[in-house]
Amino acid sequence: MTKSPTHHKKLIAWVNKMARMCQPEEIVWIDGSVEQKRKLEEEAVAGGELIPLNQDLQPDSFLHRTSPDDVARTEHLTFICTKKKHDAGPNNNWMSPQSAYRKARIIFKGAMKGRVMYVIPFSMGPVGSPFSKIGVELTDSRYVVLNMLIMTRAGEAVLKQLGVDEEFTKCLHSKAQLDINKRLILHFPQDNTIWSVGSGYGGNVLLGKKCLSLRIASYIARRERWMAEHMLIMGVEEPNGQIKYVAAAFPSACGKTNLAMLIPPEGLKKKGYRIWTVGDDISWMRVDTDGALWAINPEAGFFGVAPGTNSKSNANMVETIKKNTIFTNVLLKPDGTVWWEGADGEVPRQGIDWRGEAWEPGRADTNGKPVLGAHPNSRFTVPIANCPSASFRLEQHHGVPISAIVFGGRRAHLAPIVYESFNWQHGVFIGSAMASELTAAQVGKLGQVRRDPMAMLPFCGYNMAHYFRHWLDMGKRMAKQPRIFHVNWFRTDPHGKFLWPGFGENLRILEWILDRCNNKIEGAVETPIGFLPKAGDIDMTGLDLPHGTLEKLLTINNEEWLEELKKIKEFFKQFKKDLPEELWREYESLKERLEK
Ligand code: GTP
Ligand code: SPV
Ligand code: MN
Repeated sequence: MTKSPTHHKKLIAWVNKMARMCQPEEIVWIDGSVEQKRKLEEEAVAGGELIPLNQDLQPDSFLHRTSPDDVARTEHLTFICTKKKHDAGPNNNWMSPQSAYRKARIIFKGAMKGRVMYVIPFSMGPVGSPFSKIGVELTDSRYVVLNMLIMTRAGEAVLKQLGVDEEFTKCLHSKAQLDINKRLILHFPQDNTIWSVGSGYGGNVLLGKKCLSLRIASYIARRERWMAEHMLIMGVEEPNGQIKYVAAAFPSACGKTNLAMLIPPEGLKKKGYRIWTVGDDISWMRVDTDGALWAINPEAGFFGVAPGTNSKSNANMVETIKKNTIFTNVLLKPDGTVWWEGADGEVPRQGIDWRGEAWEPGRADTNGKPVLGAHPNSRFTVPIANCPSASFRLEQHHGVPISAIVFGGRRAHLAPIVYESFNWQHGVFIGSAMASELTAAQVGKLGQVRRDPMAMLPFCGYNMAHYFRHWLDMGKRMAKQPRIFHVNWFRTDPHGKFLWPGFGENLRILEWILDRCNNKIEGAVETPIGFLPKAGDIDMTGLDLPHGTLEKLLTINNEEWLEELKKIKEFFKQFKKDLPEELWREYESLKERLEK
């Protein structure tokens, strides 16, 4: 076997063992150097994995196309492999570790023949921070290596941090034949191990992201008493110069990236508001010695949704992706730049679509459905450092203190634009009862409402009932609990049009949220579901909404909520006696308040 740049015996033994199974031609250790990155890019271009973009207009940027049946996370092929099924809970696909390893071994056997196996030592969180966790990913995909170099801190510094015997998550990936029938995303929390095979799509293969930082991390976090959440983290600089930090959990493709780097509307900018982006997808949080909840973003990059990104919806992101970006499944224009539905500028007259086929606007498939230039879940990978609103606390080992936790979903009806929980326990109930319409980020039926507690349904690495218990326990450990809120930017009118303009305007709602945290607003409206703003307490300077819109956004319909409660009950019932009885109590009192 090739010489390894470490004396970590367990690491070397594991790499060799996996190599014996996958039979790569060569093993290459990723050192994090610019030279090595350049070499990999050149090889990826030569091998057709990456298409270089116009280096004058989009410097240091590339396009990658996945196979057409490999464009989103495949939740039905994702498993939590604990010894006991009960530990995975009713919401995860489960396999016993023994049979999972056996099944996957057959696919991994010889899967890297004729390919290079890359060894990527990576740190989630700043290298050396007490928050951080180390993983090592083995992969036969250069695309994965180049993405991991953006999304994580990877290379020599991490190996050094590992020393000769530090713990790490063993992450094995092979694209194998990219065959959906031989695709498995397996998590072994009890072995601190992830095996992913048969895919080349982001969330399935960038194993530091959903697999390690959410599924495995949530499992570890419960044991070590911290929290791993599907949350953005943003700093809101208030007119007095203080920065308050908010963590918000929305399901996939429901606006975390947009909110995390929003640009204040003119009136609020004048008041002195400014936004600082800490993270757009994952938050690791722990109670510090001051009794407050502190958070870091374990990632170093964004893996953001492309369609709909433009200077109006997200000017900071438009700036961020001007260079050093890997685009996946977007449209390639004749001038060597990229485009997607909802991008700035005119619709190109021609191009090559995400499938690699000639494209022009107005094309329809055999069923008359418009052919999109970019896949609805097309994405870009880019360093956070490129973002104009990047927080100066990003590299700080202690993270940032969280004042408010915000839950949210995509609900055309029911949920008002914002409400506040009565207390922590009630807030945990609100999170546990969350639901949202399905988006293109997962393979499944678009628009269908599904329950997605804390936006963690596809990402919780253990029994969700135990996860709820963990949330309740964590609240008790905090001397200063963040307040918990729920928002919904997606309520529609009878014609299906969004009532709320969203994006930058969402700061108006965040202002109310923070004013509540700062005890600046007395006398919110007490309703059965929680505290709502008085319409006059939302600063609407410079925003002309049709008369009565804000009132509509703040309406609660008791009948609709009682219907919703039936679905919450069904959802809760599947946890049987595991569901914390506090949540049933919250359910009962909400029912009582609604029936009154
Ligand atoms: P993941 O990366 O999948 O975890 O998702 P995310 O939550 O970061 O999703 P993102 O911010 O990329 O969401 C993108 C989708 O949300 C696009 O369709 C946007 O147009 C839409 N979106 C974001 N913010 C708003 C908003 O305030 N109002 C409305 N109506 N749509 C929004
Ligand atoms: C999500 O789907 O929530 C994402 C994208 O953030 S992926 O990394 O593919 O899971
Ligand atoms: Mn996500």
